[in-house]
Parts: sequence; C-alpha cells; structure tokens
Amino acid sequence: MRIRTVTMLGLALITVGACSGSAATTVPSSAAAQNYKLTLIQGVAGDPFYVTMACGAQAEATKQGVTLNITGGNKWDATVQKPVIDSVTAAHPDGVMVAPDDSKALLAPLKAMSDAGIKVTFVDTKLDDTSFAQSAISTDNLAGGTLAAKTLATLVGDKGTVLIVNVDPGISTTDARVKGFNDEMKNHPNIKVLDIQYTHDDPTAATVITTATLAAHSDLAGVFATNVQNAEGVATGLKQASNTTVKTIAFDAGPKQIEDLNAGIVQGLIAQDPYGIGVAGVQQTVLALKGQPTTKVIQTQLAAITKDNVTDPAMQKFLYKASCS
Ligand code: T6T
Repeated sequence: MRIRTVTMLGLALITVGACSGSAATTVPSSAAAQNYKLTLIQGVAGDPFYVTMACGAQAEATKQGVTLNITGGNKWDATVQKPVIDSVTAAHPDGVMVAPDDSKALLAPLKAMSDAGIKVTFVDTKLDDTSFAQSAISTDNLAGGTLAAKTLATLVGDKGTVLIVNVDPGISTTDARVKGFNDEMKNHPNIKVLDIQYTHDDPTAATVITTATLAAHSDLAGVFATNVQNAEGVATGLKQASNTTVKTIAFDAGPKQIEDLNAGIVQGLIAQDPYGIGVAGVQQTVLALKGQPTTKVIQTQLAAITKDNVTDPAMQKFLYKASCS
C-alpha cells in the first residue's frame, strides 16, 4: 500500500493508493461481449455518498455498454436492506455491486445471491466474509480514522474531552474509522474519549446527543462524526447551542457538510471518492463476468478538506453530489 501525507494548513492531505491494484483499471469498452445487466444496491438511498457512487457507476456502465439498475433501502438498517437484496436476487441480474448495512447479518442473503450465479462486488461496506466477492472496494477507513484523530488532537491543543458520534456497531467502514481514531488517541494521553454514541444514521439523534453532551461535559473540546448524517446532526446541535469552541472533524463531504465547513462550524472533513468507488465497482464486476481476473481489494483515495482548500481544483473530485447533473 502506498501512503503519501502532506501537511496542509494544519490538516493533513492524505492519498492512499490501491492496495493491490488501481481503482482506475482500464477495461476496453470494445471488449464488452454482451449487454450485461448490473444492479447497484446502495447502503441507503438518498445519501449524497451513494448518490455520487451511483453517478460514477452509471458513467462507467454507459462507457462499457452495460445496463445498470440502482436501488437501496430508505433507512440504514439490515432488516430494511435484506428484502431489497432478496428481490434483486430474484430478478437475477448478471452482477451486483452492494454496500451491505451490516458486516454479519447480511451474509445469508448475499451468499444466496452469489450461489444463484450472480457476480457480487462489495462497494464501500463489506461483509466479514469476503470469500465469494469478486472485489471489495473502499476507502482506507482505518487510515481515515487515524487522520481524524491526529487532526482533532491538533485542533484541541492535545487536551480535553472528545466525543465520537457513530452510526451503529457492525458496519465495516465506520467500525474501521472508530478503530483508527481510538488507536491514535492512545498516543494522546491528555485527551479523554467519552463513551461512543450511536445514532442509527439519524441526524436528529446526532443533534440530541450533541446537545446532551454539551450540557453534561462543559469541557467538551472536540467531536468526531463518522459519516454524513452524524456530521449534519452534530453541526445542527452546535449551531443551536451557539457553540463556537467545540472543534469538529467529520468523515465525508456532502453538500450540507461543505456549507457547515464554510460557516466555520466544522473544521475538517475526511472526504472519500465515492464516484471512483462506483466506477471501480462496475469495472471489477464486468471483468468477473468476462472471466477475467479481478482485484480482490481496492482502496480508493481520501482527502482532508478544510475551509482553506475546499475550492482547490484538486479537491473538487472529493465533493459529493446531490444529483449527477
Ligand atoms: O460514510 C459513508 C459510507 O462510507 C459509510 O459506509 C456509510 O455512511 C456514508 O454513506 C455517509 O453517510
């Protein structure tokens, strides 16, 4: 794995190269033997991260002359996603790119999908068991969590109390972010990390948690919000409390997060490349359908975005879209 870190205006810009292959694998479109039918199952519909991933997947599907359907549950919940997975299996596309909502609970339906002869690729999240997947494509979430902790430690002057606001336990991506964060915080003995709080991906819950934590911990210095919805909810809580002292680092770069960054409510965003994940997901699935070798693990880039670099041309590909146009 190739990691390059550059200090930039107090925050680090980190690019993480592919673990065992590039996310930008070139598949000649002329080699598309058939109009394969693919489906992308998003972790949750409507989330700007997955909207952007779908834009990348659609662009690559169009380039390769394959058909893409996009679906997803309306809530981050394995029990909501399971019937979506089952109905995709029943429709029997040739290949599926899927972001499972839970790393264990969705093993049976996804194994059944693979056993039915559908090529399965994990995009973003994955199961603990990746043995039947053609490829697992994601950000290096552990490295992102480490970067979040280092950045937050700097922002709070290496002391005080900090809070992690997370989705749910059992999600491969956010679990890795929290692990990276907590492991790095062991190097910062004057920072106390409060018990982790879970929101079930509900921004309102993140707001309530932020308000309650501000009331209970007058020394609260920083927050790590592990994804879009948590970041949005934490920012709302800080705004409602007119709090200008707590420093916040969040994963992702949705449109509202960029507004909150520009407004100075959030100090740093660990942005992913969901568009690139969507592109690579289609590429790997099509390779598998053609009987060509795939890359088992692909790690796409991330970048640390601040108010000072958010307009840099190099950062634009890391800003998520509300729609593809
Ligand atoms: O952070 C992304 C994604 O990587 C994670 O797996 C779930 O949350 C997001 O979709 C953002 O809301």
